[in-house]
Amino acid sequence: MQQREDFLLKAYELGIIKFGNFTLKSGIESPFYVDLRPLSSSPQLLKTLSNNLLELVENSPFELICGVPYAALPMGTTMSLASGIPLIIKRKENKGYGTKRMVEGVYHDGQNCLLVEDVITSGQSLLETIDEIEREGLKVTDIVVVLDREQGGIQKLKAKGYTVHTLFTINEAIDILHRYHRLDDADLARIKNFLNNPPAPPEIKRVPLEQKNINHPVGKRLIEIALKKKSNLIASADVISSAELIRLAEEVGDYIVALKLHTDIIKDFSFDLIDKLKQIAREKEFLLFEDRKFADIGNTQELQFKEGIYKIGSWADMITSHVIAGEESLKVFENLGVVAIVEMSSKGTLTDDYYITKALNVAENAPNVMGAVAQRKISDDLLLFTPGVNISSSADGKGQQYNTPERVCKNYHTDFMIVGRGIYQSANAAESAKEYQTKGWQAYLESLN
Ligand code: 6AU
Repeated sequence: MQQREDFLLKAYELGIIKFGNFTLKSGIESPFYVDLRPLSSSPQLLKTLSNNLLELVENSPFELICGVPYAALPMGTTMSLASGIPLIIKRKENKGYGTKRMVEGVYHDGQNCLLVEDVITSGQSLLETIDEIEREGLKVTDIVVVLDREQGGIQKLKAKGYTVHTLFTINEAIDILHRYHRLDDADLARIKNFLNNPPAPPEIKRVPLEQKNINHPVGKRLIEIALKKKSNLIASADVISSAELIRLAEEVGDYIVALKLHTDIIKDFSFDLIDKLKQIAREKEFLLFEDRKFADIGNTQELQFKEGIYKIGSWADMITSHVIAGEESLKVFENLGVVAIVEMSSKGTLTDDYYITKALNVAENAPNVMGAVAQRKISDDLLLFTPGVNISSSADGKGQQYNTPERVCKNYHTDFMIVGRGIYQSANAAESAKEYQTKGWQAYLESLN
């Protein structure tokens, strides 16, 4: 017992638990913060910890050890060195690495693998890790955890048949620190109160369109049109002739804020078509949105934007661009409204969480980027455009995945939904556009509450 307490006090000196006011990832305000990574900076403590963890599983049958990355990786390694039981390494990346193995090391089907985790909270991430290990043909029966935050994780794993061995619960750790005067009575009461009555995560409120922090004039104009027409609908006019495009623009123009084009699919493209579209756009009040999805170095993008057959820069109000070439490559679009593609709607897209985070970073820093295409909530400083919206279909057999207007408005806080085939392939495009406009605006209004 004394040994465990000694360990905890020394680990506390290293900074594994901090007291104060911390905003957790979930948005909850917590009076303490736990981070076991500093333990790697003390080889002696890491050894003591590993011995303690091995003692917990003395009677469990396991042939491999796997530390859940990253905090438990050095713990698993130290346990492997101390026990002579081989280590395997689970990759952290779980998307976009289809051909690479998810678990590295020498192992074979049916071997029992002990999982090592630093902190267990809801148990969700451990369950995902177990799933990945089991998919490699390995067996998981036991898990050792340094600290249980007592938020239901243990119960969740037990219910699935796993045995979880914990070194400390958060209540025990707090009691020890209080007993040894690292925590005063008032702080103890505050923390116990937090642990006994865990607050629900704050609901992220949607910012109404008129209050969004959008400085780009095209973004402002789009919001103005949306509020005036009571529409968050962009029609994607993926038709292949000028006649069809003009007819569609006339039919749906009253219900939309922008008409999205792929000019390179139009077989008889001409500037007469553009003049006609501009005229309809003026009359019916919508913007012209060229979905070019630029994805090259700045110089090439500039040529694609200004030159060639389409001379996009001379007529479009807004365009889409990937941000894969970095922030500087976007300058060439000058003051046009740029919508950054940060996440795609299709099944198996390579835009994983890591890419999306970096792409959003680029989008937020580039002054001419006014919004992003994505399937998730993003910063209120950008307008969110979500394609893959269809009321009557869930997929197209070519990778496209569909959501309903309600789902994107309520779950993602989408500002503008993009609808293609749901409108232009319907028997009556005008009626369908009207339906999407009504449903989309209704879902937007409801999502404000
Ligand atoms: O409603 P659909 O599936 O007929 O059409 C969706 C439209 C197409 C796609 O090129 C486009 O939205 N799109 C985009 C955009 C707008 O950039 C990104 C994406 O991830 N998925 C997607 O479908 O014109």
